[in-house]
Amino acid sequence: MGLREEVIEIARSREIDLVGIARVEGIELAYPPRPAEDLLAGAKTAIVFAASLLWGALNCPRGTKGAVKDSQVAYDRLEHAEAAVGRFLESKGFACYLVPASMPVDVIKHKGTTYFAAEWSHRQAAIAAGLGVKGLNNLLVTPEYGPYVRLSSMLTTAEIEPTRRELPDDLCTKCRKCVEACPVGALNPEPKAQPRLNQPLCKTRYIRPFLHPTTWQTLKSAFTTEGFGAMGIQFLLEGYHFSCAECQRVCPRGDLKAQKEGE
Ligand code: B12
Ligand code: SF4
Ligand code: SF4
Repeated sequence: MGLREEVIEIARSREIDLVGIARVEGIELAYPPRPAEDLLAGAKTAIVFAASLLWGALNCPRGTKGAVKDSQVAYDRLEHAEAAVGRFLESKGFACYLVPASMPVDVIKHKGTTYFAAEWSHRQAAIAAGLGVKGLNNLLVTPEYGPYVRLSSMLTTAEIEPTRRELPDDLCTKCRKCVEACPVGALNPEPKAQPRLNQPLCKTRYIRPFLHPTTWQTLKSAFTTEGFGAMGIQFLLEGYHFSCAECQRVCPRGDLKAQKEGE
């Protein structure tokens, strides 16, 4: 069995649904640009993993705890798979660097606005590896699960044959359901807009009830939200927080029937 097949088999045995491989030089960089070489000297290949989410978790009423739990479990699946593949490749003499699936990220100031900025974009790595396309919702849309996936990617000095596949032209049909569903109008309906997402607007729906646009609003929320302290303790202990995902949930490509057709 070749290196590529062994990597795919290890990942699949750890509940990873899709595995893609791309040469690092073909991957569009995040902002501010951080080449793979800055993260791992001699990096040649990015290995990308996708863990599908339960339809029921995304479609349960918002604020229900299972929605958060399924995403946390998806991150665990991704990070365990990366660690296993990393140990395997290092046992063969190739260095590996695991990019966190989610936090921690840098916080940068750009034209007076504060942004979260990861050192590496999993979605751009996934696109380069042929796992899917960037939808109007700014997320990776795959033939198998639509945007109902969490992603991660790792870098390695090993040269592994890239994965390629034909993707249907209409993976994102531009139906605009995601744009219309966004409660704060954070998605630019213009397909070529860059960046597609108004991050400060989207952040107002993230880590609620803890993250508000201003310190004053956060303090006010602390005094007016029933159970704020108890939720804060759960947040610190469990990572529990309510996060919007409407642009992901409403996409018709994530429908169970559409997922079956993508098989
Ligand atoms: C920080 C973060 C957020 C922040 C900021 C999002 C953002 N895109 O800026 C907030 C909290 C708002 C957020 C929201 C969401 N997120 Co988020 N997020 C991340 C994280 C950890 C880093 C993203 C990042 O750094 N963005 C900044 C850069 C890196 O953005 P980029 O879009 O990847 O790269 C482009 C930009 O940099 C852009 N660009 C060009 N010039 C400029 C200039 C400026 C100033 C900026 C800001 C950008 C920019 O060009 C790059 C190439 O296209 C990633 C994991 C990761 N490491 O990739 C998950 C990730 C993108 N999020 C994810 C998800 C699911 C969500 C949410 C649905 C919330 C949720 N329930 O989890 C929403 C969806 C919002 C949306 N429609 O895009 C998934 C996406 C899965 C998928 N199917 O694609 C990821 C990959 C996490 C994961 N491991 O699965 N997220
Ligand atoms: S909801 Fe429609 S426009 Fe948005 S990503 Fe899905 S297919 Fe594309
Ligand atoms: S996660 Fe919610 S607030 Fe952010 S872009 Fe998607 S729909 Fe809008």
